Amino acid sequence: MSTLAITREVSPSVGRCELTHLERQEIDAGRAIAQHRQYARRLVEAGCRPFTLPGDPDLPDCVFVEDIAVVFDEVAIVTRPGAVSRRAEIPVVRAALEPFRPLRQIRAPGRLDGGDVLTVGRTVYVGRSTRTNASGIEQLERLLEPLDYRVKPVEIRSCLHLKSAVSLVAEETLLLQPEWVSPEAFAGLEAIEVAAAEPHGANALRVLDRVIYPSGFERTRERLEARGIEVVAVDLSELAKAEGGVTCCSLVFEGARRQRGA
Ligand code: CIR
Repeated sequence: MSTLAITREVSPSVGRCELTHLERQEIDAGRAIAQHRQYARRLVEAGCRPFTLPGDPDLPDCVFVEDIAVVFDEVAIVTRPGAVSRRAEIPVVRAALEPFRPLRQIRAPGRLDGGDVLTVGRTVYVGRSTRTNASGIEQLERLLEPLDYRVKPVEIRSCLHLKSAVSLVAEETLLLQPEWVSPEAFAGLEAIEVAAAEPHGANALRVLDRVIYPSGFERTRERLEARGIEVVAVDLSELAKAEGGVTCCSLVFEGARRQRGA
């Protein structure tokens, strides 16, 4: 079995992306594309098999595939993103996942963004955000509890998604921004806090033996390295203007194709 990384090319219209907490700044689409290619290379260097989906000029946020599905060993749950403009991103991601997992779908009135879902072992933390509502969380719970996962809703504040505030950097270790999410929500896990001067530094992508991490958060990076975590930096500064980070731009999972009819 190999680890698969699904990514989707940056849309030339990325400058018209959804924004919630940031003021709109001009995004250099050419630079965003080059940075995203570098990110995709980091995934391959980490040992992933790349699976690249085409961008769509009509879907400014299509590069942020994480929000469209949550992949578990047993199933892939296709979301119903909170932003209406992003729902047309679903078909391409759904079709890409179909050979690999049985699919389930979050349905109206549920809303769920994959960026709000953080899985640690059999526990699935879900952020209550402006994108994810109670029905989305209930549906997730109904789909996952029979598979022996525990779904735990988590309050967040002042950020877009749960994973803007907290991400997994080692087996049972989180990287966390305490102003946006309470460490108490994650009893039993270790938490490394971001440096106070780097409030946006909590989004890290753990892939196999390393963590892919945005450049520019040097003090937080030192904290990770001091814990023996191998950190590989990538500059995603253009996509950061679209409120995207390193987890948002891929779906990484063990990628054996399903047997026919399974
Ligand atoms: C949005 O607002 O939906 C996009 N501009 C950014 C999505 C980032 N996704 C993520 O954090 N999982």
